[in-house]
Amino acid sequence: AFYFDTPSRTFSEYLLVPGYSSAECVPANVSLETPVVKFKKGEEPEIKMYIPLVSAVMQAVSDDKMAVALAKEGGISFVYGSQSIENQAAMIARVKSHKAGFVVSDSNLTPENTLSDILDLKEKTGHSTVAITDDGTSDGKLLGIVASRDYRVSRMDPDTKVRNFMTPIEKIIFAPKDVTLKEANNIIWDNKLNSLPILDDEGKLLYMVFRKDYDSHKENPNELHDKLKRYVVGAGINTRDYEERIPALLEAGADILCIDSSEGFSEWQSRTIAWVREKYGETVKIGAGNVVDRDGFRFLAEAGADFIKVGIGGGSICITREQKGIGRGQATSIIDVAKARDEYFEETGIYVPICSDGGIVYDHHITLALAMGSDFVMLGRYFSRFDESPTNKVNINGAYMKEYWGEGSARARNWQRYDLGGDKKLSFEEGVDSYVPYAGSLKDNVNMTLSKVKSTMCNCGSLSIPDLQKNAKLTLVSSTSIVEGGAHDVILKDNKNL
Ligand code: MZP
Repeated sequence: AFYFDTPSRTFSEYLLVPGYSSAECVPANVSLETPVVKFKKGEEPEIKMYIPLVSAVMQAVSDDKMAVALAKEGGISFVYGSQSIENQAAMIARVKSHKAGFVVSDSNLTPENTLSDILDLKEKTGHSTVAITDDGTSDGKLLGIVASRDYRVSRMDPDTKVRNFMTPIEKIIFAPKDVTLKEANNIIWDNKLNSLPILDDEGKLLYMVFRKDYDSHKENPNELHDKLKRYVVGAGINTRDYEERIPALLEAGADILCIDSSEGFSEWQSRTIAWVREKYGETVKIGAGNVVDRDGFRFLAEAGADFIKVGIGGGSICITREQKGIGRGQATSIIDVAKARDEYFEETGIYVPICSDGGIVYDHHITLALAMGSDFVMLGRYFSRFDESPTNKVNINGAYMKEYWGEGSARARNWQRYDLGGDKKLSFEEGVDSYVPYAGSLKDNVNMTLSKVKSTMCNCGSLSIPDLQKNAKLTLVSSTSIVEGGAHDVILKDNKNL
């Protein structure tokens, strides 16, 4: 047998050691942009994210509602595959039916229209914004914009043609109040803005105009219904029914696929990727996994995976290590696979992003996973706690909880995830059914989490994920110093025994 010469470790055994923070190192300057799919040296990935978070391929986590909520924040959900092909495709289609975009519509609305006319129009067209002008045309004076609250959406970069989404507002300039809708659009476009505030004479904000997505709109602001942006969504697949499932998911509009398996170093995965490549070439993006070492990574990279998921047995609901005795500490897995990813890049010039999947407990674990080399992280428990997860909110002894169960639990019975080519059934459980404390809205929590990630990155002197991966300093901590890291030697005021 082969013995790894170091023990496998997990996130809580590490801390980041601060680096020099210059005056520019402020959270507002931190970019969390990250690649999602493989790309060649010097080129841009076809799909990237503005936040390094994806939601787990799980019944208790990723349905269409979660997918829309996470896409609005800049991440991607992988809608669970342990359901019929028709149901999964319908979820994908629902996500794609949301028309996302900074669309200032040519809506023919004037001040004579009632609010319900405006809302009707928004509903009918699916637009995020509706403009009202004094004569109902885009040449008329802009009177106001009715905007959905979910206005931070995707756009195509006009220079690189790369599809970015959830671009934060980068730059705002103010326009005088008598600007026409057409002029406002052109100011937005020429300045590469996302939005344009319109002020009255005293500088009071009257309304905002949002940019349109496509360069073609600049010349023809009336053509607003040709090419609306939609939220990016992923879908989980398995290695059994992919020949039927994948075409249905693509037809429904899935942007990216991910083979969902507890252990991905297998011929089943290479066969699935080969089928995709034969049928669709490189146009269909497909992630694979999960692996925990260099050999597993090389196998899937050579098989053609667009990204590779890392992690076996570390998920909060996972009992695979207890049941089967397979797995590896999540931190060690990431460190090893990231090294293999860099080595593969050196050799081939192809960068294959890696995703740390499972076992994120504290927000700072995300930063640790990134510093150790992950390009993004997949979370299950984290997202299951929010309003947007598909599960019931229940009151247990006075505290609100959400249900959360593993794909390998008797409740989900996702046998394909554990399939080794035998009977079409789950032979034994590898996951549990549980409660997690209810935590409120996804938006509030994600914003809080990411502000912690950005602060830590500033402490490390890094303004981007690649910089953090390159320059972070990590130290192992002894069990005694872990105790030192929490509140200690004080009596907490909320101590019930006081
Ligand atoms: P966590 O974020 O809850 O710690 O872990 C979520 C991850 O656990 C999922 O993305 C998946 O890889 C894994 N998972 C899902 N179901 C099971 C199971 O039933 C499992 N064992 O391990």
